[in-house]
Amino acid sequence: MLRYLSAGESHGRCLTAIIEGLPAGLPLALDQIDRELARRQRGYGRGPRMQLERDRVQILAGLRGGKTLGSPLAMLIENKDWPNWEKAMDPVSVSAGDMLTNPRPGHADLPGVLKYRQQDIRNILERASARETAMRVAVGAVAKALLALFQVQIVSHVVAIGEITAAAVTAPHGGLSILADKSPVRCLDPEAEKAMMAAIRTAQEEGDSLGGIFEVIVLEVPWGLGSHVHWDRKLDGRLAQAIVSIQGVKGVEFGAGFAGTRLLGSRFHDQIVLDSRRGFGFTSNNAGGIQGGMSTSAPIIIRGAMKPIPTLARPLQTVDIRTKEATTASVQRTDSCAVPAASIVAEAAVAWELAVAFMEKFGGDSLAEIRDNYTQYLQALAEC
Ligand code: EPS
Repeated sequence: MLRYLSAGESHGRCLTAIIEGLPAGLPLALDQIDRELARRQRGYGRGPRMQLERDRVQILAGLRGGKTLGSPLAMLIENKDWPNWEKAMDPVSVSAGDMLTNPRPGHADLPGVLKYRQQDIRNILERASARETAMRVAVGAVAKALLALFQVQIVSHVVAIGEITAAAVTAPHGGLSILADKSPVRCLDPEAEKAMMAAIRTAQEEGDSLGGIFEVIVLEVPWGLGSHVHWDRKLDGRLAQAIVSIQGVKGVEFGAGFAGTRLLGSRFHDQIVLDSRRGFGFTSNNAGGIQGGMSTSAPIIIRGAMKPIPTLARPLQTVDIRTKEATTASVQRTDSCAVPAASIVAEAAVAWELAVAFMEKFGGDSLAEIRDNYTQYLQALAEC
């Protein structure tokens, strides 16, 4: 079983994770992980914090000579901002003067302090912060390295920011992420890109924030990841959880998604064809690559909807949790739009979930054993 745990506060010393269940012999290049971390840090609309951080992964255990040992892989990413927060985040003693008591609407602040019986909102916001997603991206990069050995490729782009929606993608899916990475908002439509940047600029000037929609596409997934036999084994259910667990994400759809509900069944359903070279396939992909909770070998298409960031420079109304008086929300340094970054986090979240499903299907103690299982399965499929 492939699993991981992460720890780390936004302004603490570092983020850290342990991945358990990786096969022995998986080649891992640190610069590959760092490249993913850098992709997450970019994006028009990010705040001053991203100027401070230079996310780099350190491997503390589980890797020798560039290959995994099959033992737990321990990773660390330093918070470069930590020296500025050493006193406020001291594990042993903090002064009462550093307490935050006015929760931001839309953030974890209020439910967190009530649930955990805290008086200081910082005790909640530090872990709720999207800083945590840096480690998710590192973990996702490890998952991507495993999947890439079996040709599985995960790409993403931004579909909408605020009121602006990009034209449908015409570029081949394969090189889509490379193109998107060249855009400051990771959008493939140049007209929409300009309008998105203008909208972010206006929101920023007005102390406001913007949300949007990103799309993740997964190519070359073999038939049969996930399962129809039990609710918690369905691949779409698992991927939906992975996407909605990203800070600020409020919605998820697959393939034709919500728009598909307007079609008749005869138009919606992807008809089955047989190709002498590729075997079974479909005339369309409204299902988004998953049917009955199992991958169909068609591209998996997932969109996530992210709400506007809840930390606003022009703060909203709230109630002080100590005095119970009406006040305004705490003003924190923040991003004004993080949809481009969220698309990278979504790639990582999807990569992780697919790697878990891949290991369930083909898993072994070594990469060689996984390869054997995978090859045998493909051979059996070819004979179907
Ligand atoms: C975040 C607030 C900002 C963001 C942060 C998420 O951080 P800070 O409060 O330090 O200015 O930059 O995102 C990251 C640090 C990151 O690495 O993505 C929040 O409140 O969620």
